[in-house]
Amino acid sequence: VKAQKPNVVFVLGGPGAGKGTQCDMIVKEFGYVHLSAGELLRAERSRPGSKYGEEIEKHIKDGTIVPVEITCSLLDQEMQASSKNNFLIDGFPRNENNLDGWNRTMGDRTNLQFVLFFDCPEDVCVERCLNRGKLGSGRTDDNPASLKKRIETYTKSTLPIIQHYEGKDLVRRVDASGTQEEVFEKVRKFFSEVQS
Ligand code: UP5
Ligand code: MG
Repeated sequence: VKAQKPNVVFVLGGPGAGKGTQCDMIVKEFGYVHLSAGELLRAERSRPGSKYGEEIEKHIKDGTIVPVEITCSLLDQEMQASSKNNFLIDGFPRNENNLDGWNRTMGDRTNLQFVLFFDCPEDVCVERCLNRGKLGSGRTDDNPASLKKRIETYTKSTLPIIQHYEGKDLVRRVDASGTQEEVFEKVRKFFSEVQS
């Protein structure tokens, strides 16, 4: 049993906004553990013997959202297995089902520090993902058809979650359209504030 509740920062933003890229930089400078919900789901999908492989793949390709029980249990497992206390949860919670499920099962066991929001114009998001697809990301959702649905889901289901946290004054917004370094300058400021 850990002495303290683990600290959590939710990292949200559209597809290709740069969540993963910035999380890597935060890990290097601030020592958080990076848990990408999408990466965990892709790994579970590919795990031999997984009961959820097909279901997960269908959601990823369609740009829809996997039921929270699956995602939350993967996140919980990773947090339990870690000896660290500070976690970046990248790409979650994405809809009301995710938010409710997290609050129900993890809310009291964790300390939400803030929600880091990478605000990125849609055309920039689309271009980054398609470009990554062309460079051979191997992701089954970096194609125009999936991307259209990912954007729709983000607008319809995820933006309201960000608004929910705005109402609680927990959102730290960053313009994600600059270079990686420009974006990180602003990110650094928010993490420095909670560390001091
Ligand atoms: N890049 C990054 N920053 C740049 C910058 N400042 N300037 C120029 N280029 C920049 O970056 C994307 C690309 O842009 C890269 O090539 C990068 O080099 C470049 P990345 O850091 O990968 O962006 P990110 O926001 O992480 O994009 P990602 O595609 O991972 O976002 P998604 O939110 O779409 O993907 P995720 O993996 O989170 O989810 C995938 C799917 O899994 C979802 O659609 C959903 O079906 C499912 N899912 C759930 O069901 N539940 C969950 O909780 C999570 C996921
Ligand atoms: Mg990512």
